[in-house]
Amino acid sequence: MFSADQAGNPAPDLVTIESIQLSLDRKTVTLNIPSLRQDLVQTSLGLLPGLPDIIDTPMGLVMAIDYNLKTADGAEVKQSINKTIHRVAGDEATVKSNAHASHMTATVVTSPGNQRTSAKPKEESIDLINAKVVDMSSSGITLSYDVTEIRMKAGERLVIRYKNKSEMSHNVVIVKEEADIQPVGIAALSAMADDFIPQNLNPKAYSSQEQDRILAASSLAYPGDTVVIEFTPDQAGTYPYICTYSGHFTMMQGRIIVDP
Ligand SMILES: [Cu+2]
Repeated sequence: MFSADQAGNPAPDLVTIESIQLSLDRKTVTLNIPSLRQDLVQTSLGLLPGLPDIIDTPMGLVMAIDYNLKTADGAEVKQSINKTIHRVAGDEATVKSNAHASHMTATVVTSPGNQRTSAKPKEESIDLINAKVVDMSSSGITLSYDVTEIRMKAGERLVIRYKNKSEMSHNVVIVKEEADIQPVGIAALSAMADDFIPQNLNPKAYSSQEQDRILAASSLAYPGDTVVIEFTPDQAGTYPYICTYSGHFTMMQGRIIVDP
């Protein structure tokens, strides 16, 4: 996570809400936040040092909103929303691609040449015998896994069964090392048609080097889905796992620590 106002500073920015409107049907609350100005996403990305040149997409602004509302019948509604903003209305990219401003309303599009179907099985049949099986999940609206550290031995076969009990889509992607988290997470933003796993769809955006950074990846788990990921490391080390869905990688992380 990086500050948009102070380039390179890994800290959140506070934003000011100028006004709050309730829609006529009293079902939608609109927050007016002037600091989410046009080109902010691009600007913050462009100023980050050391970004790989494979990136041709805005990284996105990860935003958290805590709210405390009282409904018309007096009930208290206390929640927080974590969201990623990839484009702000009025941005050039928004006009061109007609993309949604936020992943909360985004739809997964499939490019014409893409052979993968959205009906593919979510829970592949993976042999659980002679494997270290770890059950992992996410719940609610927090961007996190309930298991953030997995210890195993080199040569062991790890099977993570990930149950998405949350209200957002997630996945589990194992990368080679810490330095791969950001490039993979950013490249994944342009891989919506491939369930946020960077493929060789666009040679400009995805070099083979980026693919090499990924060791294993699950399918995309929609809310309620269970997906399975298999990983057999032959070398000791620390292998991070991240969610590559729509900018979650900055917060949604864990580590697999492999002993010799
Ligand atoms: Cu996620």
